[in-house]
Amino acid sequence: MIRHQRTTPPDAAAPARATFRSGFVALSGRPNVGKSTLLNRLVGSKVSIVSPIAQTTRMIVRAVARTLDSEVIYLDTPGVHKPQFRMNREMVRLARAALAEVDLVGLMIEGPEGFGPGDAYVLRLLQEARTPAYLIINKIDALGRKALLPLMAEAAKRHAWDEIFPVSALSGEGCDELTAAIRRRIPEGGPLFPEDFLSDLPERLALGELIREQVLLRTREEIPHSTAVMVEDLQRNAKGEVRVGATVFVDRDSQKGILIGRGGEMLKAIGSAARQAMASSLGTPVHLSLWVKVKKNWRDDPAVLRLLGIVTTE
Ligand SMILES: Nc1nc2c(ncn2[C@@H]2O[C@H](COP(=O)(O)OP(=O)(O)OP(=O)(O)O)[C@@H](O)[C@H]2O)c(=O)[nH]1
Ligand SMILES: [Mg+2]
Repeated sequence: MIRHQRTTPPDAAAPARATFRSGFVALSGRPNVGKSTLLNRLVGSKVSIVSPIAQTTRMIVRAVARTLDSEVIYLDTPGVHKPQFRMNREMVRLARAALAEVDLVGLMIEGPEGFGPGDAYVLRLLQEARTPAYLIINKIDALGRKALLPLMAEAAKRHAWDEIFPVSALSGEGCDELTAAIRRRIPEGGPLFPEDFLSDLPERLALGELIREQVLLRTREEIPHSTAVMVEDLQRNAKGEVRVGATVFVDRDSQKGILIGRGGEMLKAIGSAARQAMASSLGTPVHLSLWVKVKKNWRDDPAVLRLLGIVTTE
């Protein structure tokens, strides 16, 4: 579990507050539209990994954004796609279930791509779930101004959105307006989590994700999708330094060779970048040992998927 570092003292001297509101908001949509990027921005901390590879996020991650009078629990969800393996079926199942579990859905599309056939399917799922929804048109930094109005008009025809927000999760443009509207829309109610609680992602999974992020950023074709990371060893010494031992699983022998690279260069680069990311996330020096193992068909193996935190049922 990841916790917020407390930066401000509890403000006993604050003026009388408006009604406190708290609620759950799912960030949903096709792969790669920027759900995880937006989640990290809205909670002000890097909780979910981000990459240009579709299907980066494999499980639901809940993370909290607080103000004096609100607590919003955002759910990052896997992108909805046509599932090929057991892992992907589970990812889509989780994404679908999240639509019905929350007070509000933030359905995301990416502005430059507009609506595609995949969005029509997500919209059907949303309509089945009957949850109120904001449409979030992301990546407006990469969208010509002239293209926005026709896209908003098209969006209004497709669904009875509560509101539509053009944003850039990357630059932050439009995000304040979005969060203010989200806080207005969630129900009245007290805080649900302790003040220093940031995310429900267990520490081992979070560290494994930082390793997987480096694999995604450095490999191509089928390798990103064929890779899983398991943190098998996690220890702290008396000085607070952390020792991490992890295995990167791939599907085939040829992929193992590519991940290790000539003279071990690729694995060294992945390990070094991941170690730095872990050190900055934990705020302490990290020693990382990485192994690569072939585990054929792991994406269809329920035992592996359970260990990875992807399969949560059965
Ligand atoms: N230009 C631009 N790129 C963005 C923006 N938001 C996200 N991206 C990029 O889009 C890519 C995908 O971002 P993610 O946040 O991983 O997307 P996702 O929807 O979580 O993807 P999945 O987890 O695969 O479903 C990354 O390369 C991001 O840097 C944005 O506002 N503008
Ligand atoms: Mg994601």
